[in-house]
Amino acid sequence: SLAKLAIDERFYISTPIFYVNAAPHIGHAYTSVLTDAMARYQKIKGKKVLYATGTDEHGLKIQQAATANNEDPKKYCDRISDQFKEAIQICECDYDDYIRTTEERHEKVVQKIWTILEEKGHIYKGSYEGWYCVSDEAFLTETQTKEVPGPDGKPIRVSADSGRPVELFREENYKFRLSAFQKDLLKWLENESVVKPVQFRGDVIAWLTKEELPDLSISRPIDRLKWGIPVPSDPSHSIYVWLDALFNYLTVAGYPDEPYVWPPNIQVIGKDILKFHAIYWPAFLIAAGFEPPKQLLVHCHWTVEGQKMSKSIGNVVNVVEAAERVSPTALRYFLLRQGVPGSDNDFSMMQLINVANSDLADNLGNLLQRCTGPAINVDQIAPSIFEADFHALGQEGTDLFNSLVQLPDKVSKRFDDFEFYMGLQSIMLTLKCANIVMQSKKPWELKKQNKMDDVYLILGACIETLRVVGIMMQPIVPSLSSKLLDRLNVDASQRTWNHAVFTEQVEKRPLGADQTILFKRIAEAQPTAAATN
Ligand code: ME8
Repeated sequence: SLAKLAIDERFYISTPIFYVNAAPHIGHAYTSVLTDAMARYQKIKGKKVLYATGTDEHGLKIQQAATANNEDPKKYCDRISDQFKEAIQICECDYDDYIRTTEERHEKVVQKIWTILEEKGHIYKGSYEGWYCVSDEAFLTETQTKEVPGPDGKPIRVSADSGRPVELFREENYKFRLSAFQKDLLKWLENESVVKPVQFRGDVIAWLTKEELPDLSISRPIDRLKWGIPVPSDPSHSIYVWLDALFNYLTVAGYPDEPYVWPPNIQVIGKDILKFHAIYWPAFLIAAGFEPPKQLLVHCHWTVEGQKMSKSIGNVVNVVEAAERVSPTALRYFLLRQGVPGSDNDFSMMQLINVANSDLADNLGNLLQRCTGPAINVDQIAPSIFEADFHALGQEGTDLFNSLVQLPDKVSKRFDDFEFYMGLQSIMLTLKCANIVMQSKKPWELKKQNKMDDVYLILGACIETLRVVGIMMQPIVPSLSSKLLDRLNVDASQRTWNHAVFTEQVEKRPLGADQTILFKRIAEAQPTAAATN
């Protein structure tokens, strides 16, 4: 099993688990697609992968959402959790485990961890007086809040980070000696790759060194929070939802059965939950005697047409609706082609359609059509092709050859670092070179002159390019890549990453039978109201 493999032979990657208080939007899709692309990439590089995702279902926020919906909390969670599952599957995310924090296997782990922390002396009974942000499920100090004008002009207090309203709480709760772990956390952070991109590691170190770490409340009285896991030694308290939620990563690892898959290789998170994952989480783990994760990969947020997504503005992009409108392939492609993990990104339907049409329909799909259409490729073959054939095509052929042989290293380097957008940029440039060969050599004219050897020389160079590119694009657009590789009749065993490299094709091979169009152009978007004003 995975658990027995060394950390460099297996690959355990996770997404955050999603709050079930609203329908999945493109921010959630991005986290998922980014994780799925990395999981697929590692798989075709030969790793044994565990990709875990799921839903975060306890806490005051969910309790309130269920009440507002007039629904029993468990039924409410079942319903929304299914929506997340559906949205993630529509985005072709091929997860291995889908955890819900209301499952028994998880509740057992959380209670066991609580007991360990208690036995090791890291928990004490105290009290909390201060601010709490229900939307973020976060305890905040005075300086982490600020006053802003409310909807009616009267000042309200909000989280300085998220801008969401906070309430004053005074209650008894159990506390975790977070203050005792500052040194351990700084030691963990010495390794530059534990938090990526690098600017986020800087943020964490600044939080840890600027002020003293306060201890953390990790329970709520049951009359305040019913919808939670009970503290095993004191059922009058429920366990703080973030302690509960973070340990989902240990549950999916198979703990407490031995052996379990630990530590995670990479945990993908949004920048808004960095503090929970880079301070609380490793501190809990170290305290309980576990190794902290090898790496946190932090991504920024998506705005929509320049604005923060929000229910009140009404600009939240629903994943299922977007995928149905433009196809899951186009949605995935856009998120990975346009999404830069280290900076905020903007989602626009118009731009998505333009990018997908120009890259997938024109640059890729059209090239395939030109190489395989029966009018030109009368024998329906992938011809044999040698290095010398590229050079025989003149400067354009040599340019294509050089671009193609440099591509694998370029793309691997970028994909290794979650810079899928940069890898895709290189792939698109190589495809452009192939299109230039087509455009300058005009095989359709050579065919009219019956120069079929010359025709197949051109087709051979372009088909070989498409084969390499098709393998590389599997993590990005899995179903489209598989259709492409099927058409090129690339055997399933020849689709691993080490085959994504120019290889002289000594024998010609027949093409696959499916001649349907690879990617249908998406009809232009209707101009939005804003654009017509
Ligand atoms: O935070 N753009 O759940 P969540 C990009 N349950 N990513 C976004 C985004 C946006 N506009 N909005 C949200 C939680 N996300 C907790 C996690 S893990 C133990 C518990 C990302 O449903 C966000 O950054 O609010 C986070 O990574 C993920 O979606 C889940 O957010």
